[in-house]
Amino acid sequence: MVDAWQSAMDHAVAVARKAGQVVREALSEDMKVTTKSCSVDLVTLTDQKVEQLIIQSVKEKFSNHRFIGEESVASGEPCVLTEAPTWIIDPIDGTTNFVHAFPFVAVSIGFSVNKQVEFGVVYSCLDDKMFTARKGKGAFCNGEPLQVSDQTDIKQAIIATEFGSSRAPETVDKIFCSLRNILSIPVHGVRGAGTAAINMCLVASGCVEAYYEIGIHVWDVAAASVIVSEAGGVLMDVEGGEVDLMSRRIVAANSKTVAERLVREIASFQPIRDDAPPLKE
Ligand code: LIP
Repeated sequence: MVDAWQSAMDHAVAVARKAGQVVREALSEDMKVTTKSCSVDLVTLTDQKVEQLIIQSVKEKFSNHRFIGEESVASGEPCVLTEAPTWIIDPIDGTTNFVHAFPFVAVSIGFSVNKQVEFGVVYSCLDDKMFTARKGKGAFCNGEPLQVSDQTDIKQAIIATEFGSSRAPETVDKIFCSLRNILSIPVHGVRGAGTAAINMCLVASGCVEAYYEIGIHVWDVAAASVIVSEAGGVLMDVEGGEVDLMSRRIVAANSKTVAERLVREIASFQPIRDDAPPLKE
């Protein structure tokens, strides 16, 4: 099976590059922006077009593989992770950035087998950075090895996070409570690129010590999760303990020390899981 997964990974890199080209071209065209779960959860025709491009090209080569894609799930496909080889796709991570031409946008393709992410490809397509990792084989950016920061003192750290796309007052309160706690440690700074996948690649690259967010989806983080681990980082739930990619909560850090210190400051809550059964009308 080793070679089979390698050829899947090579395909993921090739199709991510092609998808990135479509995203770049679309930036200069007229965008049709609509909304999904709420008025700040944006989607464009390019998100849908790129997801179809990726799925079609994978189907031609790997006809028995399964898919979890952001836009397919939005249109009613189930979001269920089985033991089967599964491509977990976010065609544009950072759709809000894309709509505003804020320059951090990624195509994110994770691949899981037996519910474990086997490889991840995150193509930061506006600056042409191809982040890749395969389980047990290291993490790379444009072929150069990645290594997390060795800073374990959180007071010397930069922490990345996002405001997400929920504007429910109780969620916003929790977000600001966490931010206040973390800034008061104090840390060197708090940053956010506007895409979970790129934030996690920044952890893998050693530029920021940790990233956390509640409200992300499996397609935002699956690919980057293996990139962080293979760069020497750790993944954790926001309350400590093992991360569950369907739980919509994640801490990705350079070390257990930073991750454990960070979770003490996060005001946690549980959004509806990605694999929750659909609500009855
Ligand atoms: C977005 C993330 C962003 C996060 C949002 C959303 P999208 O993904 O990457 O960092 O804050 O909640 O999930 O919708 O652009 O693919």
